[in-house]
Amino acid sequence: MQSRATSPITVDVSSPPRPHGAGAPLLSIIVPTFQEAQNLGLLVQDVTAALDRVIPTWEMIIVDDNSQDGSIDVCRSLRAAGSPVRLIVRTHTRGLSSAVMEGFRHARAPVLLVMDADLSHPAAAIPPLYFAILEGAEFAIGSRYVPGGGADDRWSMYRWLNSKVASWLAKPLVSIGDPMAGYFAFPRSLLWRCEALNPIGYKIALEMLIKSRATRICEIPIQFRTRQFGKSKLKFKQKLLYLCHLWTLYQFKFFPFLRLRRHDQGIDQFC
Ligand SMILES: Nc1nc2c(ncn2[C@@H]2O[C@H](COP(=O)(O)OP(=O)(O)OP(=O)(O)O)[C@@H](O)[C@H]2O)c(=O)[nH]1
Ligand SMILES: [Mg+2]
Repeated sequence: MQSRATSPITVDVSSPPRPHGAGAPLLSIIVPTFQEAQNLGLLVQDVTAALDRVIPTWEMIIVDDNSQDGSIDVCRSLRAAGSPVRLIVRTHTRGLSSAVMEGFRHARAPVLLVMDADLSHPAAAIPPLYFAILEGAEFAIGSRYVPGGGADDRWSMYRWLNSKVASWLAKPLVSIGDPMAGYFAFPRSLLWRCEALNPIGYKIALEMLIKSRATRICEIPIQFRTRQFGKSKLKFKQKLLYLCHLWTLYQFKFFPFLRLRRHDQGIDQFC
């Protein structure tokens, strides 16, 4: 999935990304996409309605892995209609987590938020996630497994069980209700505290939580919705990658000496 890194193509950006500071929006929303053209218009509509008069300036950075499904045209129309959307198209690499990290590089705001494109993550939770960060949280998560949260009825028993087992496997790493969450916000400064991010597969939030050693974590309840349009990209391969990812995170947290030895070997190699 994560393959060689090459420069992405930036499409539909009328002005080059400026460093955060003067003229930067308050919030950067990063959305990784692969074949989500059907969802993008609805997503931007939902987000615009949720942020109206609450967060005056924001940008949405869509990082697409060359979907070739009309996403570029949809983004062009959205921009033409005045939506603060920027599209990055990557043509030589694929992967949800690396797409999110590409989005981080382009984000200009002091607060960053990551959400899926498939409307699973209710836009109404953006303000509470954002304000949790302003009030001092280091990491705010849209959570299904805290009081008030949940998933809609269309979640099959199999899907629910998968999510529960995956969460349970991560419990020794982080004491939060929903370690599988893909809907989260954090202050830009957290990125500087993360030790070498190298997420394998889907769980970038889990990677960041552990590698930043964040302790002030806030969980905002969300009602997770099943996608209506387009296909899920969560395949068996992602589940295997998740197990590999977990192993690297357990090493990081509980067996740092293994990491050190590996690092030493790495240095030896180059000497
Ligand atoms: N850029 C990029 N985005 C991806 C990739 N795989 C998935 N995504 C996006 O990541 C988000 C989550 O992917 P989903 O397929 O919805 O996975 P999921 O939410 O775990 O599974 P479902 O609930 O079954 O949809 C969506 O916005 C996808 O379009 C990828 O390889 N590259
Ligand atoms: Mg989804």
